[in-house]
Amino acid sequence: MLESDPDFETPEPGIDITVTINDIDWDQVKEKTVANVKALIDAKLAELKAKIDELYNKVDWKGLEMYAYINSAVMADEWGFDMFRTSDGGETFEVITRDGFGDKYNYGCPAFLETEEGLYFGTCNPFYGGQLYLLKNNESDPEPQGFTLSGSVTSYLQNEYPDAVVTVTLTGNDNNFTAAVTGTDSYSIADVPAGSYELSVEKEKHVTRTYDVTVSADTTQDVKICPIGDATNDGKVNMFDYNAVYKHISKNPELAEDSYQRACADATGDGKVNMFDYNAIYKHANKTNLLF
Ligand SMILES: [Ca+2]
Ligand SMILES: [Ca+2]
Repeated sequence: MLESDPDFETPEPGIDITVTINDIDWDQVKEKTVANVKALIDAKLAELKAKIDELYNKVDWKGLEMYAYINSAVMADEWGFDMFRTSDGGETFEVITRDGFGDKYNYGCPAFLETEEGLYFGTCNPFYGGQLYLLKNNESDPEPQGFTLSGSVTSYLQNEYPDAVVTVTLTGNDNNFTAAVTGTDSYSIADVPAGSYELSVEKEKHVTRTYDVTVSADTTQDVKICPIGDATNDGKVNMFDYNAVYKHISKNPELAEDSYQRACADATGDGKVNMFDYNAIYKHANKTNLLF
């Protein structure tokens, strides 16, 4: 139950304390509200600007510029420590390594030990530990790194044998070097010592082809092989091919001895180009007995 408050005084009658809504000047209210909000925003913006200015003034802009410059120079540099040697007291220098002996994580080389075997180097490597290297006496020239032999690969019958790859084999005539790689559009063989080589190119239902290659620098040798029976070497086996075989048999003109065209014309693979090859290619072209 509410009880009456003895201190509460009832307003005296006759004093009008009500303000009717019609007494408010709404245009003035709107103007004042907008002005107040604008003033508030301006004040906050000024505060924010002062903070930004303070932050801006705290930055070492010259230092930042220097940092960016040094950083890009460091990133552009090859990783791994550099080491040089001089035999004339610092007049001229010879490079021993510019890339931490080929390991980019070798960032320093603080330890040296002179022995009868040669000079040992101990490297700093934060990822998998320091390493030990030996520069042997009187070995001024590093081992040759070798070269890269590469080129484009052209072959055919992609529709008939979509999974077939070309195998490129490089065999050294004088240094027992052998490397085989597979590919469809290109090949690349790295670390090839300088020398003379036979490059052999093989693929299913194609006639193996060999190229003589001499390597004394990075070398490009594009290769192309053709299907069995493709005497014209255009990738297709059709009437032009059995015509070429016919002309060869008629000696008008003959396909050159040891030529790749002649090897492709030998559809029966017996080392000779004769009527049997003509027949085989003719049957393939007429789809009565396919070669592939
Ligand atoms: Ca052809
Ligand atoms: Ca033959």
